Amino acid sequence: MLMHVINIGHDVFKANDKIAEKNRKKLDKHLVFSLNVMGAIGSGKTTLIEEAIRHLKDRYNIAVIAGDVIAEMDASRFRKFGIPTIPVNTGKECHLDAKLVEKALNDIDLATTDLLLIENVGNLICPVDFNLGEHLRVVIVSVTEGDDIILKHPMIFKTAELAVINKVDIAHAVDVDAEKMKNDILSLSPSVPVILTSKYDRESLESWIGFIEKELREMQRNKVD
Ligand SMILES: Nc1nc2c(ncn2[C@@H]2O[C@H](COP(=O)(O)OP(=O)(O)OP(=O)(O)O)[C@@H](O)[C@H]2O)c(=O)[nH]1
Ligand SMILES: [Mg+2]
Repeated sequence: MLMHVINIGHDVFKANDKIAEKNRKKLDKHLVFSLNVMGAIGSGKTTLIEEAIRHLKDRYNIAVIAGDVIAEMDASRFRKFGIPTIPVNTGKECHLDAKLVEKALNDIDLATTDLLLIENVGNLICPVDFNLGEHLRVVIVSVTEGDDIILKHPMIFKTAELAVINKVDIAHAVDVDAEKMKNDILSLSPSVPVILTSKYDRESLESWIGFIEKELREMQRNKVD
């Protein structure tokens, strides 16, 4: 019985990976650099994506896929920038999957897009096993989750290619040591870049936005060469 359950899970992931591969090929073909922004509920995913859009939209054509269990609040926060925004409601599911992204990609003009920002559903568990075809897996946590959060949810930090610790402006108020959180991430994944951010601290936002821009340029250069 247990074997049966495990096999079903394996098949689901395999099927998802196949579609993710197709998504990736499609994105590569059009030189669209894509981010899968995962992270805890309320950690600041939408806020940091908004900041990235605000500062990159004059130089790059940006589109967003806004994943949420229900409602379109985040999508309307992105739409105010006048960029293509595709809301995806997952219903009972606690993560986006490659099929949902494949469908959303049909509504985006990839030929005129440089950067695709995908906000996953807020949590640190379900999105881990579902590749979307993205180029960069980002995980965002904030100090308000408490400084045990990293070691309680190791898998997402082991698979992320960028980790962000947000809301460091209120670390003191919630009695959390952001440096401990950073060290915990590095203990799980020693070479992953870790950025500490606050929406009130311009320099920290520039690190976040600069990282995205550097990766985007590198991807486009590699694909053109
Ligand atoms: N103090 C502080 N508050 C922040 C910061 N970043 C985001 N917030 C606030 O945290 C709340 C949640 O931010 P969102 O960006 O909506 O978080 P989210 O991860 O997209 O949330 P969900 O999509 O619901 O999971 C909002 O009230 C933000 O203004 C920060 O750096 N410092
Ligand atoms: Mg959000």
